[in-house]
Amino acid sequence: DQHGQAAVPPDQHGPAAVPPDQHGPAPVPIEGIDDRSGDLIKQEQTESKEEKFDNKAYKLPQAIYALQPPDAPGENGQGVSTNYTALSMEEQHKYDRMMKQNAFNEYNSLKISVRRRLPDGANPSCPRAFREDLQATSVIICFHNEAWTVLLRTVHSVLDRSPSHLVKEIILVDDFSDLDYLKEPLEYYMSKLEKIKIIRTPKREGLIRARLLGVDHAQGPVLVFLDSHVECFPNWLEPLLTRVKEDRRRIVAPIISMINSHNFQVGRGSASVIGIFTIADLGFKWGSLPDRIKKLRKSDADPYRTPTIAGGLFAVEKDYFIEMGKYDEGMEIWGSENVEISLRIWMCGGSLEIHPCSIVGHIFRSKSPYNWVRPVHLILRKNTVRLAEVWLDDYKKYYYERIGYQLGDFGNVTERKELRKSLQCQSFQWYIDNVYPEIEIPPKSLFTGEIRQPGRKRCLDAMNIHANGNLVSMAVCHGQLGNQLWQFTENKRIRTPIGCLSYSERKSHVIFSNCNDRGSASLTWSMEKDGHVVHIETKKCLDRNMDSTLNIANCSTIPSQIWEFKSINPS
Ligand code: LR7
Ligand code: MN
Repeated sequence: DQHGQAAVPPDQHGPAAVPPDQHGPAPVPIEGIDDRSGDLIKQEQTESKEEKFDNKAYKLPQAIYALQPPDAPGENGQGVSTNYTALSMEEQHKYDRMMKQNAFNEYNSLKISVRRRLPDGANPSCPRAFREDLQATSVIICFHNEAWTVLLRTVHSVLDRSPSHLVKEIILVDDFSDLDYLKEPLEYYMSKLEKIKIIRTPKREGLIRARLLGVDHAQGPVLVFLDSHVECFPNWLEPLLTRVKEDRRRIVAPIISMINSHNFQVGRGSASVIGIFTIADLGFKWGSLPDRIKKLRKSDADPYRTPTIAGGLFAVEKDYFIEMGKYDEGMEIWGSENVEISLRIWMCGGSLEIHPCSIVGHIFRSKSPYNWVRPVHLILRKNTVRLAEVWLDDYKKYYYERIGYQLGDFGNVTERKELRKSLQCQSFQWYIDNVYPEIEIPPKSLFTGEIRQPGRKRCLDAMNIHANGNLVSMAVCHGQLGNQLWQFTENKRIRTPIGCLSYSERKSHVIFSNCNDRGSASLTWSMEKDGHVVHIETKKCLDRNMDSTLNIANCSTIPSQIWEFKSINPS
């Protein structure tokens, strides 16, 4: 969608506050709590760090480093809260600034140790002992202006909850952040931990090329990618590595549970979702586990295949990742690389799976906080068109119709097409038949273009229509399509990429609705040769109001009911 945010997964197991003994073995008893010594970072180090960097110059937020008792704020994945009205003006200001900068509540994160523990959240039937010959990993974490405590918690969760011999290194790739504390203070902090490398992009690259820079520096035989705001559960790593060890052509993702972006409560995630995507917008979505996949599972501990991966968190053998063409370096900032690697791996002989015994929490947020350098929609479109051009074959037309064939400048995809040839990949039709038969093919478009009123130079316009239920109105035709691009589909909907025209009796206006209201009669229309647009349920005609909003009325030949359908030619 327009915000460039991944869909939030259904989190069926609820918060992690469930007593651990109901979900498998109790966590390892915590030793040495009273003196709060911590076993990784000694308390003295902690203090010198604060002395050195907790100063105005770096505006470095305070962080709690030590291991905490089980009832400390946020422990065991519990949420924390802040009574905003009780804060001083200055603190309220800080709270607001932190919220705005991250689109999650960094202020609450400050109350939680960066080494908080998470319970063993995996299913009781999951193994807790693993084969000896697993390969070591280079964990690659890219970030752009990540919050201090959140980034630290990500790193500590990897170090604290992975067997040391399986972590060759953690590569932090700074994608041209401009926050001072991510410079010298981060280097100082990380120099006290083992195995951390920090590399920095010379300009803003976006997460796709930033990851590839990380790969260039990686020395371990297996790569594990993580976002910079995650927390790994106990035993998260070994199940992933086990599957990669068994077959190097597998990409394996964990269950991704939700860390609440306001209170930092960590959910357990759901082992009944797969990654999918929709043909019309080529965006990643979560879907429910189809019966054909359920049937193949003998135990809740069995991994299962997924048509796509969310993209942020997965393990892959390094040489395999490189052989298969890494990522498309022409993609910018964010988006589509996850669907691209998913199609590529499946179509070119590999497989993708989700391992229910590996859980990683991720902060899901409702908008993207950072600067995208160029307008977001142009970047998302460029990445998506590159994906469509290389991997979708004839199916790309559905997406192109949706965007009115306005492909924009998507650069050169010759190399990626050659890659597809040299890897001797299957067709997209093969992918549908063999990997994702549940895919929904959108209804055909019977008309794509502007809907105008003759002589009035005014077009049906979807501007300002973001939410379900908003009134639709008309605006001066601008010829740029965009918000004035409409499709009339085989199933009789008049739609834009984000919604459908419908009639609301309650509002007695034509409104914009969710197109998924299957079978809802108020969404269906017909476009007549004489210029009428008939609302099928009521047999009334689309009519322009004096104020440019729209209505339906008994059909007549008055000009406000006569429309012109100006179709675009796909080029
Ligand atoms: O320009 C940028 N440079 C970066 O280094 C933009 C982002 N980043 C970093 C950022 O700091 C973060 O660590 O890239 C990572 C992903 O960006 P987010 O967290 O803002 O986006 P997201 O969580 O919505 O991203 C999901 O989709 C992306 C599509 O490009 C990537 O595949 C992300 O890795 C992916 N995240 C996950 O799969 C985690 C689970 C979320 C879901 C679904
Ligand atoms: Mn993320």
